[in-house]
Amino acid sequence: MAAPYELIYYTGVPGRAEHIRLALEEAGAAYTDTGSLGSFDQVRKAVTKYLTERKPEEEENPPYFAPPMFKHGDLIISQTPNILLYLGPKLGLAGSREGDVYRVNALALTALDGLSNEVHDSHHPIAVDMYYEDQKEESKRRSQEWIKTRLPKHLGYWERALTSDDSGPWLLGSTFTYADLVLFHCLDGTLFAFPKAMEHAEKSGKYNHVFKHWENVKARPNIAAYLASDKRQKYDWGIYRYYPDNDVVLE
Ligand SMILES: N[C@@H](CCC(=O)N[C@@H](CS)C(=O)NCC(=O)O)C(=O)O
Repeated sequence: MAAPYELIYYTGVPGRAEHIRLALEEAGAAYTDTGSLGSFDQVRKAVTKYLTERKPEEEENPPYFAPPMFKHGDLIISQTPNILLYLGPKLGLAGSREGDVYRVNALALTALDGLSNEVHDSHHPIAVDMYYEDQKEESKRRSQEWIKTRLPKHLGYWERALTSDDSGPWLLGSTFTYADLVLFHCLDGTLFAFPKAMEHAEKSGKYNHVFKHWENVKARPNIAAYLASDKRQKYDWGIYRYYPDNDVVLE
């Protein structure tokens, strides 16, 4: 019997594990998810054993710094884009031409850099371990700068990426890959965190392919069913947070 896919992550927010869930859901793959184990305490225990034991479970694997982790047989790996790189070809979501896995990985890394890590830093610009409330002023300033300069740069890049190949609606033309899912979730989270700024960007008409791409991914049958299910967790304290003070419209 094939080894099961096991996702190890916290509960209470979609978080970084969402990129992995979306790939598994799109492919219709069976998997277990510590995030749906039940109580917060049960989930915390299931996750932290991988972070605190010297060499948890499998001798060949080095310790893990932070979730998500992914277990497949004897292999347990961490780092979201690394897990996607592993899973992509197995799920048929990494293209088929020579070099496609690296094209897809580059696109996924770019989306995670700009529309996940940078968005996280907008509410934690001074220190990750400090409360948002203790860096509120800096967060406001950083968000304003981000909306003014970085958001148009990222959206402009994705518009260019989506129009660089005439053959289809996806990032690799007519071939749907996990990079499309990563971009979708990054846009979705950014829409949650900065609704006014994103509405303004959409209305500018400069990024029509980007917003259409978000809609197209959302409408894919397996993704639509997953998003409507109780497996899809709500945004809250994670990377994508809504702070009205940070969400500004700048010309
Ligand atoms: N680059 C890693 C980041 C992992 C990460 O920071 N995970 C968060 C949860 S979303 C975490 O556990 N952070 C704990 C910490 O930084 O102390 C990835 O993409 O998987």
